[in-house]
Amino acid sequence: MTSLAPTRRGLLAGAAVVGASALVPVAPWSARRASAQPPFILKPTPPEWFVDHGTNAEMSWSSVDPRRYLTPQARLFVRNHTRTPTLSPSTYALRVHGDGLATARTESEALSLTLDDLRRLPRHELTAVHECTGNGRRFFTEQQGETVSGTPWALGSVGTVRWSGVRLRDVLVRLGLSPDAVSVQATGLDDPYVTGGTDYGRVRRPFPLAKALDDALLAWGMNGEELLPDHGFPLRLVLPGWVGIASIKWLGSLEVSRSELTSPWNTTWYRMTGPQWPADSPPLTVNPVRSAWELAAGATLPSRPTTLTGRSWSGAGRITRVSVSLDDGRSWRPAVLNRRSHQDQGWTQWSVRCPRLRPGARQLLARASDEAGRTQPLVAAANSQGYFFDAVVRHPVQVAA
Ligand SMILES: Nc1nc2c(c(=O)[nH]1)N[C@H]1C(S)=C(S)[C@@H](COP(=O)(O)O)O[C@H]1N2
Ligand SMILES: [Mo]
Repeated sequence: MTSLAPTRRGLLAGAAVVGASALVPVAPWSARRASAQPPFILKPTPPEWFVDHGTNAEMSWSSVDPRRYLTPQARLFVRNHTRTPTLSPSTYALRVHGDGLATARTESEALSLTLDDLRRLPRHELTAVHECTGNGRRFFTEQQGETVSGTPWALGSVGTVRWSGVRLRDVLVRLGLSPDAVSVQATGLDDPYVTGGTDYGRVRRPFPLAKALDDALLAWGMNGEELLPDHGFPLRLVLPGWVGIASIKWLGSLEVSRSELTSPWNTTWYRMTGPQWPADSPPLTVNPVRSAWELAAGATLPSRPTTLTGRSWSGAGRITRVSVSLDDGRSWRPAVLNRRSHQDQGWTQWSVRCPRLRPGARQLLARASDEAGRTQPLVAAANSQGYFFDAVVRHPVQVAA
């Protein structure tokens, strides 16, 4: 489409080639002693709202306000492979290169798009669940007695937020694609990830061009605010419904390719591995179905009748049904879905009227189904890295005397 070709000034003025210097993160720490390490996470993560997991912070479900549909950015979980970088929006540029562009460009010939370039495109907003692949990981151990590696999240590495930015499709179409393009690799500007003595390079993950042309976003805003540094300021990728790792923060470059791209984030991690899985199990993409109660683990409930609330979500579509058990799984009843609150690809809030309960310890269970026909199982598929814990979680509570 010639009318969309990169002939105008600004975005997609094809001649712009970024120099590496424009991409060097600003180091606000330089004034500090050289030995002082900056924090992993910059926003406040008070213990009333968050569980500390080192470079990661988990949202506490007990802090979720049942009246509020969207997760405030200040309350959203943070998952960092290293630490949050501080980038300057004025020098920021997104580099786009690869042989999948209509005019192939090597990395050093990358097109350079500034935030102003991107803001000239049609603005797009989308509400979607945002969730880490390992959400619920600790229940592999707690409920299934399995040993897994990775951050032992309970169910709080999830939120529902309203993203704002531009469609990746609009960017790529204007840049011009090769008819043979198949794959896009997104790379972050955070520090290279070093673990077990190996430097794996910058956090990056490829995804099919089809997803890029479907609903992928380049987002600069969340819930009407500018992104916080911890969540990818000034620009991140968002692949709605997909595993969190697909939504690369601090997006530095996109490589568009005619061949399938790979990275350790789709070959070593974020795949199912372990004795039960083939060596060529595919990279994980669409998130499963999960549910959580808006309660602390071990919360005390009154014995008088009360209303309990929670939320269910799926990467594959709307929640169609939620069943709950208030008696350790012996009997089940439907929860009341609050369908009016539902937005786009966000979660579904639900409630259940809880009758007078006998004092003592018990477990609450919630089990959801989605419009793709998936229902939460009672046992999640074992895998050594603890991904996709989608089984019904047994939530312990204490009913007061
Ligand atoms: N550049 C970069 N992007 C990243 C990550 C990261 O460490 N570096 N973590 C990924 C993972 S595993 C998840 S779950 C989400 C977390 O996004 P959030 O911290 O904004 O909640 O970001 C993804 N994008
Ligand atoms: Mo993640």
